[in-house]
Amino acid sequence: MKRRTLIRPAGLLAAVAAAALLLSACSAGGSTGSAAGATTKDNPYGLIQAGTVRVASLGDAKPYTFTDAKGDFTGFDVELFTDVAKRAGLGKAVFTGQDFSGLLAAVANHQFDVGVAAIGITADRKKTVDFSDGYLAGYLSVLTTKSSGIDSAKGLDGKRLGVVQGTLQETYAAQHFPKANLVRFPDNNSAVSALNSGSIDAHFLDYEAVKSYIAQYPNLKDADDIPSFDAPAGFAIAKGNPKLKAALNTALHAAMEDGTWKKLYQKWFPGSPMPEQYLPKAEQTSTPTPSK
Ligand code: SNW
Repeated sequence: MKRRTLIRPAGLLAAVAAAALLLSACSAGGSTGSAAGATTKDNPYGLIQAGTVRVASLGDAKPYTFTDAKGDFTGFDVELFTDVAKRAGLGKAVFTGQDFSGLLAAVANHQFDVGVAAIGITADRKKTVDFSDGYLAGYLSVLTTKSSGIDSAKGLDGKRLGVVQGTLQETYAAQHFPKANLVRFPDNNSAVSALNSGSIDAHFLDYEAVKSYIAQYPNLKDADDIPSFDAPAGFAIAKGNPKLKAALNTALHAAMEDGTWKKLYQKWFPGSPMPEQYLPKAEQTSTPTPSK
């Protein structure tokens, strides 16, 4: 006898009703039993949705994090975090572009599980979020036009200097370039448009992003690089989730130790000096090698 699956009207109705209930529960801010950020047996890292890690990022911080021609997120930070999330068993990383100024608050409020955008770890930001260990330490750089006459940060006095709101560059410029006129932008692309159209004289952003804009616009140059080694970039997570933090750190250090970090660094930052602290231990010359 041939088996047939019969769907009786009553069964169908019950299934539709159950699906509707589930949907309404989901749309009520994910309050399906466990609050976002709470760890349970099925969701040990307290993700908004187990099996997916929602990442707040930026669409225009090339080569750290940006969207390619197809609209997909890519870059050093994106590829490193995707690798780390996989190793940590967090599931699929789904990236969303945000304005930098709202990024940490969105992570703190559990709108996202993680913030990944070359976010420097500082004591001030630690009041809002927790961070993984650092994974990148570089420079804050001054991007200007070849014709601006600006050859160093000293030349910024009396000039209009762009900064993206909420960045370390904004804080640093306010403290160290008091005679520059700061012009605040929501993102790098709008600041660089303003630079190219002559409405600002320079833009202050991360070193590798400066290199990337110079490759795109040959009329631009890097006038100065200020070390920001005391604020290495880390992955930002909401406070009070030590399991997620530990899982990220274990996976991050594994990605450093097996050479994945180095491979991504060479891919995305070609020609940049190779920092030693994130390389496999055997390749760190500053670590004294035990004598035989
Ligand atoms: O502090 C540096 C770090 O040393 C490395 O060079 C990567 O960038 C930084 O984390 C600084 N980044 C800025 C910040 O954290 C801007 C971030 C952005 O534009 N995406 O505010």
